[in-house]
Formats: sequence, C-alpha cells, structure tokens
Amino acid sequence: MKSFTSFSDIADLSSLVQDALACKKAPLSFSSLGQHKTLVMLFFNPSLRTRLSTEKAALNLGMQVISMNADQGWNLEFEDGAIMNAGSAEHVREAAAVISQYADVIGIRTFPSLKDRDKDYADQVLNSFLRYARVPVISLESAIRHPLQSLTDVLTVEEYKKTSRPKVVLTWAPHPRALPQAVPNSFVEWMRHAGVDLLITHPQGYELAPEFAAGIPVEYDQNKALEGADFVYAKNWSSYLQYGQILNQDPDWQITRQKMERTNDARFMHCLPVRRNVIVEDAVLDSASSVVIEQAGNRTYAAMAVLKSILTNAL
Ligand code: AN0
Ligand code: CP
Repeated sequence: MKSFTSFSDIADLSSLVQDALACKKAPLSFSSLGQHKTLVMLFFNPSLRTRLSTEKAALNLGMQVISMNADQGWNLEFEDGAIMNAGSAEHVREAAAVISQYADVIGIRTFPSLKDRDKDYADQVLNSFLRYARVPVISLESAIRHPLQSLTDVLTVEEYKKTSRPKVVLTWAPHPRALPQAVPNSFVEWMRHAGVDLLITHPQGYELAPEFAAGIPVEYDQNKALEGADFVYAKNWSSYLQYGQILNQDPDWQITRQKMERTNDARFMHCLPVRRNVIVEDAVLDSASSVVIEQAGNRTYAAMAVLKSILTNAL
C-alpha cells in the first residue's frame, strides 16, 4: 500500500482486518517497525478520535509524530496556474513537497464546503497532496470519504457479529447542522465488500451519490428497515441531491430503545461525535447494546494496520 485514501488502495480487506485484530492483541509487538520514521498530520478541520488514535497507532509502531492545525491563518492555494496576488501565501505544490522533506507519511483531514458539489467531489485538498507529496498520504477523512473510520467499522462488525452474514442497517438520523456525506459514502464503499447484508434507510432526498450507493438497497421506512438488524449504524448526512441542504429534521428518525426492539438484539454503532437525544436516545447509547466506545477504541488498530502496511511495502 503506497497511500491510503479509499477502499481501492488496499490489496485485501480480510487480511487487513486480521492484521488490525493482531495489532489489538499485541499492540507493542511491532514497536520498532516505524523507528526513525515520521508521520506528519495536517488538520484542516478538527478531530478528536482520528487525531489521537492515529497518533497512538504511530507511536505504538515506534514512529515520531508531528501534528499541525492547518485551519487558521494558513491559506494554501490549490488552483493550478493561480496568480497569487490575493489571500493565499503558499501553493500546495510547494507545501506538499516541503512537508515531504520532513515526513515519511503525511496524513490529511479536510471537510467539504457543502456548497459546490462538483468541487467537493473532486476532493481537491486530498488529491492535491496525493499529487504533490513525495511520500505516502493517508486520508484522515476527506471531503467525500473516511476510510480509517470504515476499516474500523468493518473490524468492529467482525468482532461483534453473531452470525456469519449479519444484517447491517445504515440509518440516517437528524442533526441540527449540515454534515458531510464522507462517513456514509465510505461506510457503503467498505461494507459492500465485508460479507454482510447491507441496507440503507433515510428520508426521501437523502440518497447518497450513485458512485457509492449503486446497487445497495434503500428502504424509506426506517421501522421496516430495522426489522431483524444485527447492527444499527446511525449517522446524519446532508443531502447530496440538493447539495449540502438540510431537508428534514424529523425527530421520528432518532434511534430509540423502542426502535431497537425491532432488531435482532442489534449492536448500536456510530462513528462519534454524536448528539445525544437527537441522533440517538440516552437509553440506547448508555445500554449494553451500544459499542460506540469500543468502536472508537478500534480506530487505533485500524490505523496501525494501515501504517504497518505502508511502512512495510512503500518506505
Ligand atoms: C463529522 C462528519 O460528519 O463528517 C466528523 C465525523 C467523523 N461530524 C461532525 O462534524 C459532527
Ligand atoms: N469519528 C471521527 O473521525 O471522529 P473525529 O472527528 O473526532 O476524528
């Protein structure tokens, strides 16, 4: 693996998952693999889990880590041929090449604008780093994907499943702010290869981009969708069709204990951060069915498996 930005970068999902599980069993058994290698992480947007778990993963592998908040006062130019006589002081061509002088692996987190669909789906920030960096690049969530989260989600389903082919329901849930489609896009991109029966449920107008959701069944009746589910994965996202808009805030889409009773004693999952009693009731989040904390814990081992594979193949 040279860079890690989407499902298509990996060679084999089940071996990556097995590797992550091996890292979980013995997190320090590869502690010299990354010696004298440096991970530089740039955060164009904030993060709790991704930042700390990826840093922890790198430290477990013996790497050095430098993290930089790139969300304030650092206006990079991304347009080719730009005449830089306005706000931007530096072009990504130099920035990515220069960071590559200090880093063996670069991590990038960036959110979409949610204003211009074509621009967001071109994933310009991440792709510019891929193009101009001289070392492997890891997505720490881009405008349209969150692959470290999705690998974690596959790993977590693998750990908790009680049947060989569980029913996994991705359900939209309400949220007061317009959120990216990155988590659900990526979730579908990875889950379709994970040996599960995947079903998506959301209100009309929240259809995901066809490049991600094509061929995956959608049930517009959430109650029906939840019948017999083994995993309920809740997430809000803004509309793709009416790009970036909030079309619905119907509290009836919240995941409640009553709704969980329709499932096959399902595990509740969410990538976090989660709005309590908006996305999901306290009674579900605080119940034994919820695995959100364990899921977040698994972020470290997913990141370890990815970094290991970059360190062993590409550096
Ligand atoms: C972000 C999102 O929905 O993409 C990050 C989730 C991992 N969520 C929020 O900003 C609440
Ligand atoms: N789930 C997730 O990526 O969380 P952060 O935004 O805190 O990194």
